Amino acid sequence: MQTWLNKRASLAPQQIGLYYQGQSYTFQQIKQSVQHRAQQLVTLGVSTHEHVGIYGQNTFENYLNILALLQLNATIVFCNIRLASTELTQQLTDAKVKMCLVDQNTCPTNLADIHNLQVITLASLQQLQPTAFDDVDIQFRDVASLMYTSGTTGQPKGVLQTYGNHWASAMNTLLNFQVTQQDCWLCVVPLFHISGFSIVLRSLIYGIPLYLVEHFDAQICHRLLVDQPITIMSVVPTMLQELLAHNVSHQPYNDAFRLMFLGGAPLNSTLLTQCQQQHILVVQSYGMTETCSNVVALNNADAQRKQGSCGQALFTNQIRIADTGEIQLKSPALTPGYWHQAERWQAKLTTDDWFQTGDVGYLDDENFLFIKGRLDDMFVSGGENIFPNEIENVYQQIPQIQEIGVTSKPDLKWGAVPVAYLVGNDVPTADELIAFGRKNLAHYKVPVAFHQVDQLPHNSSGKLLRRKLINLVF
Ligand code: S0N
Ligand code: MG
Ligand code: MG
Repeated sequence: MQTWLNKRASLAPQQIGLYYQGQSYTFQQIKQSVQHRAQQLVTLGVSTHEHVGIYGQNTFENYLNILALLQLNATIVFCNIRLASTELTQQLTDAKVKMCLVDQNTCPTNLADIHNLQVITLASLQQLQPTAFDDVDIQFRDVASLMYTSGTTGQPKGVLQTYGNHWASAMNTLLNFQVTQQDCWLCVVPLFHISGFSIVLRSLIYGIPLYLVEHFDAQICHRLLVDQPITIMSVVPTMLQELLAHNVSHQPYNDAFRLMFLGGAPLNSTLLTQCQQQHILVVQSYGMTETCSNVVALNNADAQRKQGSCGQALFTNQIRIADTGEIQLKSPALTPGYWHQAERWQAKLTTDDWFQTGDVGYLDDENFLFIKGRLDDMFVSGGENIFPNEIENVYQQIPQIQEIGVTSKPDLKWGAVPVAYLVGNDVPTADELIAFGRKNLAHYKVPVAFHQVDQLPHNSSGKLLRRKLINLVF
């Protein structure tokens, strides 16, 4: 098939495909700019199926870079810009990325240290002469994107996302929300997460405008929701909470606004009640990087009746609950696996090929899914997944720390934040520990408190019992 941008630009050249900083762009205009950028990438030597890094906020230039890579059927390797350089090094090395496109004129500090990585700044990219190329064909089995997730081992896993996965996800979302040409989707969730990138692809597939916003600011987003023709916004709970807190006078959003599409973490009842008071329809969903965005979601009609649930499996998806309570699923949106880590992917599947999510939940008598928690110790902070062992591994490098255990503590703004419990002599001060963490970890992973204790709780086979940490007295 043609690239999705080429197809959309030929079907609806005059339709608006993007709003950004007060400007609108038709699909034809987008195609022209993207084509030029893709030709510059050809001059750089970018070829089909090559893994190329993308680093940036939700800027126009980053959007162009993303679409230009898709135009060449190169594979986008998304960088979470909050990660520290050691974390990014691990991922980019694993992905065999040699070149990373950034949306700014200088090299970001967390990329600067990465050995053998060619960082292509915007200024250098813009100076390149274009080299013409023949339009490429894409196949559903081609890998469009690679997004990294962590896990209980701490070693990052690159999730392969094919065009077929993205297509299945977009079709299911279309059916569930009954998206029409009147819709306009606000994207302020990061493009480097599937929450954001999926909106770019939906815009091409559905032929609707993407309303792109550089980064989240409650005041700015509130104004846009009031003044602009936005109908759907993807949010995580932290964003929704800030938006509501900002709207003290309960000012209604524009008439066409129809729903807040919430994912990343479950919604608490206080927030749900606030939404109801402000007449904002919030639709909960359940999805992950491995499933190319939501696989289970409420629909408009059930959103009120099934409060607390994240909905039913979307049209082509199946979910079941294992004896352990774990949610397992099958879906054409499910990744074919982790990049060059076949055994680790196999370990995620049951013998009858269901994906084991690690999440625990139950289905009610109408097959609506309710999430209860996790099998492992992973938790979510402001929409970012945190694996405690990853934090522990970093701090274990400090010789004075004999043992460290990290767990989560509830937080009003982020939902949860990490806290550490450690055993050792002459350990660095809390300020030093924080500074060490900020150098080696994304800031959201740095524990907000370090408690020194005599010992950590273990089970009879010596395994750290992280959930008991919070009960420790010090
Ligand atoms: C909530 C956000 C916007 C907060 O970021 P903000 O306010 O821009 O922070 P900064 O100004 O950059 O930094 C201020 C300080 O705050 C710290 N900080 C930032 N983020 C976090 C965080 N998450 N947790 C804790 N602290 C944080 C910074 O470190 C800084 O501190 P200092 O100065 O000390 O460094 C931002 O976090 C955000 O964008 N969150 C959302 C991310 C997201 O989209 N997650 C979803 C990922 N999951 C998926 O994609 C799968 C599910 C899915 O697909 C989906 C999810 C949601 C909606 C729809 C879908 C879908 O199915 O399509
Ligand atoms: Mg490809
Ligand atoms: Mg901010």
